[in-house]
Amino acid sequence: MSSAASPPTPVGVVVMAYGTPASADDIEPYYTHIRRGRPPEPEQLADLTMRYAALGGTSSLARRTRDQVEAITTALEERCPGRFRVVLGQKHAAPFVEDAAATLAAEGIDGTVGLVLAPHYAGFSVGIYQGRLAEAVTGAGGRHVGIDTWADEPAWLDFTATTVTDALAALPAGAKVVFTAHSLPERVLVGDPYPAQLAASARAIAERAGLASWGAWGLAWQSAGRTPEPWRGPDILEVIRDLAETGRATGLLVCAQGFVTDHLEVRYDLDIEARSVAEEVGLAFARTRTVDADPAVMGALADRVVAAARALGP
Ligand code: FEC
Repeated sequence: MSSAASPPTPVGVVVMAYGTPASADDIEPYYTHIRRGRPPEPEQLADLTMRYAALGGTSSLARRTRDQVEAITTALEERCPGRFRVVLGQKHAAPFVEDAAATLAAEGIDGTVGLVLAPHYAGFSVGIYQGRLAEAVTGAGGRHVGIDTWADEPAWLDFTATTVTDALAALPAGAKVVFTAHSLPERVLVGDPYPAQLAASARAIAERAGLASWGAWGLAWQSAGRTPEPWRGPDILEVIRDLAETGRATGLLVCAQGFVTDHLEVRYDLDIEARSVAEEVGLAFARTRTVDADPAVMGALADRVVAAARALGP
């Protein structure tokens, strides 16, 4: 008589990303979701629609996120065949974080690791993703462990340093590297580790790229919301004008270290808006390529998932 043991239940992995409208018709509900249920004013909607139109109608974020999820799934399967069940959960577009948790619960999966496709922790960003996932998973009787940050990940720091070195080679001598990340309202940054994590990873990337410690690189913020309250600065557009006015650089290389792929905030705010300000003030401009589904970085994230899953037990 043979009694085949049933395979162990896999560990769930929810890979979380921002989400993007699938079509022009989805822009309004997407924007309303970002605004926590308050529909945008007509001018705000027109402005966002114009920015997506400038990219050809939609952002490539959805496709690029899918590629990243696939690469992480493949890397996990190579490391631990059959152990993980990976699903995508998004902040502002379907499939939402809660949909991902429901999928795993319906499959009888009890332990879930949450990984956000953003390196640095801010309570208002990664904290919200992980909080929503934890609530959905524990609400269905499961257990959740979240990876809060991976901004000290050597594979990512190395990848980004290489992109800096490669892109600098095409700029004139005397160009400055400016590391950017999404701005947040000052109100939510009180006591938050986000600015310090960004400063630390910028320094680590600059060191790896062999940039002189003073004068060769700096920090700026981008994509601040269109709200009356103060957002963290200086904004990249101000920094570009200041570099030109003070003659402190011949050009600039923007390294958008807070983002892992080319999306609206990179392709519009940097490639269109920041580039046009640099051209207007006579500075050379380039930006580094983003990590996308780079196998070494996605593999390192898979290693972090494997390590985090240990907290869920055997
Ligand atoms: O390509 C795309 O279609 C989507 C690109 C996209 C990414 C992204 C990442 C971050 N955001 C963060 C914070 C805020 C805060 C607000 C806010 C608003 C918007 C709007 C759009 C948008 N964000 Fe976003 N963000 C992207 C797109 N974001 C569109 C609404 C119109 C506008 O302001 O441009 C203000 C609303 C609020 O109070 O919530 C704050 C942060 C990130 C980086 C971390 C992450 O990727 O999750 C932080 C991509």
